[in-house]
Amino acid sequence: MPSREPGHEWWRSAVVYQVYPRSFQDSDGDGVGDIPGIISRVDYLHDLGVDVVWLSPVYRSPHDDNGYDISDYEDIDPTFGTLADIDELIAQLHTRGMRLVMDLVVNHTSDEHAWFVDSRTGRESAHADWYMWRDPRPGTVGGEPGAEPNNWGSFFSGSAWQWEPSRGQYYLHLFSKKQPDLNWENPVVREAIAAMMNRWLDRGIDGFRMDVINFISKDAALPDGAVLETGFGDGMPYFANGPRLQEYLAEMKANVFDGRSGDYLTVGEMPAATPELAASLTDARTGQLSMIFQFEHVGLDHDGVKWNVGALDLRDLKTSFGRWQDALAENGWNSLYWNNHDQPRIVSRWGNDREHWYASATALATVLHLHRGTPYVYQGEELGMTNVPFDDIAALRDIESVNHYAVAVDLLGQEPAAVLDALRRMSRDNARTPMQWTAEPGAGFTSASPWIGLNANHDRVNAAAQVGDPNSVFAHYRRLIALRHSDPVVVHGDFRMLLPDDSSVYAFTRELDGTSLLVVANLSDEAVPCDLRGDELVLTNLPEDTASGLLAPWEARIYRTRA
Ligand code: TEU
Repeated sequence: MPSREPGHEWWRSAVVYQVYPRSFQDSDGDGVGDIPGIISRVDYLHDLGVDVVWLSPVYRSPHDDNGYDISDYEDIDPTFGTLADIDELIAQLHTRGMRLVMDLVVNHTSDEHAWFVDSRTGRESAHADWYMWRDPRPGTVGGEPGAEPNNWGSFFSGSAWQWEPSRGQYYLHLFSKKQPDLNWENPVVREAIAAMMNRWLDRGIDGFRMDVINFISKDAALPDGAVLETGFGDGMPYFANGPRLQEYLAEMKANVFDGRSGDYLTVGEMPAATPELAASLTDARTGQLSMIFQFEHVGLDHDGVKWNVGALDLRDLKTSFGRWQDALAENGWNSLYWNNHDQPRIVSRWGNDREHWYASATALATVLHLHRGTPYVYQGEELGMTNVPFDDIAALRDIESVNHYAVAVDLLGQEPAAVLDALRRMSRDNARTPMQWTAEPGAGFTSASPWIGLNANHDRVNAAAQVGDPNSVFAHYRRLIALRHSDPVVVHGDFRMLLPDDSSVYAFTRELDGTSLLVVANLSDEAVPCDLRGDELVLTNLPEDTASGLLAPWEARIYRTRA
């Protein structure tokens, strides 16, 4: 029986691998990935050494937002397979000692979910109060510009409100208009969600990744927000980390997790979460979740909005990570990630995917994986997959990217080339092109035409070329994962940041019971002097040149010293 002692639960020494099902492995030749495809790659994941698969949504969906718009929580979309396929995936993972965490998207449903279909019919319907319905602003005519209940913008461009003539009201959608926000103030909604979660756990899954779960409690007054350069108001202060968030999560824990004998991984995705909130939510004794995804570090190269991309100052990254490590040091727990299906590829973003592709991919991995917390690997990251040189808006599929382009170019008159350039750097589609298994025409992903174009560099960057090669990005991820499993200091050691003012070298120590690990990584394109050393070199990404006293560009070393 794995340990459930607070502070020693199984997920603290685990590494999670995120599968984005559309783009992982197609098994039936329709150009879209599916669950049987994932099953055929379980041995690859086992060989990499990861403990958990987090599966992005595979539920029934009209796919306005690639499955984050769910029309039936209790069934699998035919594009991806069947409930029997999910059972088989669970069995195949469990046989190998691995686990499955499913995505839970309950801030909103699809507008095609039966609950919403009923809710929109009228104010007397059985689900009338299940969504965020509001009257037009006083003194205005519903449906006309300016009549929206408040000025909030949606994450996917335009107003966050949609007029519904059959009710004579607006509904709130923080994301697409096909993603209406659920009304968590209604206890019947919360009960229905808990019941659904219980059925999934009964099915044998091992936890949930909770989509924008810190948006579920909104300020009841829904006040106007400060107007942004989009012309819409910023609702974040009123819907993120809202007044009843912890109450709802505590209720969920009591109604879903507490009565069970198993120990589950729960990770809440929380844009705009603070370290203080995270410390409370993840407290080993009193918290409601295993860990959260915070967004501070992935905002460091944005100037306010994500499309105003700047360079990363490494010192800012150290300040940010250092603060989160410290805030959660006593009783809390971090998640550690560079990538997911919403972020551009890290080797292109903060590494150098040209001259130092291998070294920068492995150096960034080393730094991340040696922090205290649970690391997440997003599909293809372990191969050093890169951003995509999209040369035309027609190549993009993501609703956020496509809508942003239309508004920026058609409405605001921005230069198309400049808008496309920002998309090339920040678009979510950078992460969503198919997994690069082989150098073949379909990259081993599909025998058909893929739903989104392959990155042309699959002829060079692919699993077939790397698995079995000890000098590959894959092999380096494998070694980092193995080190976490074999050395308790990686899991539990105290964290101490070194050289906070150095803009090239990222260095820190981890200490536990007289053992100390020292991590030194040159996250720059120039060789730099560095005299930090330990007794034993445990892991490195480049052949060590001890004589010169230099760290080569993107060289990363881990030393162990025993007291
Ligand atoms: O994302 C939430 C979120 O706030 C952002 O990461 C968002 O994707 C976007 O990048 C804002 O600029 C989650 C999912 O991860 C994302 O894929 C979904 O589109 C979104 O929720 C809605 O379910």
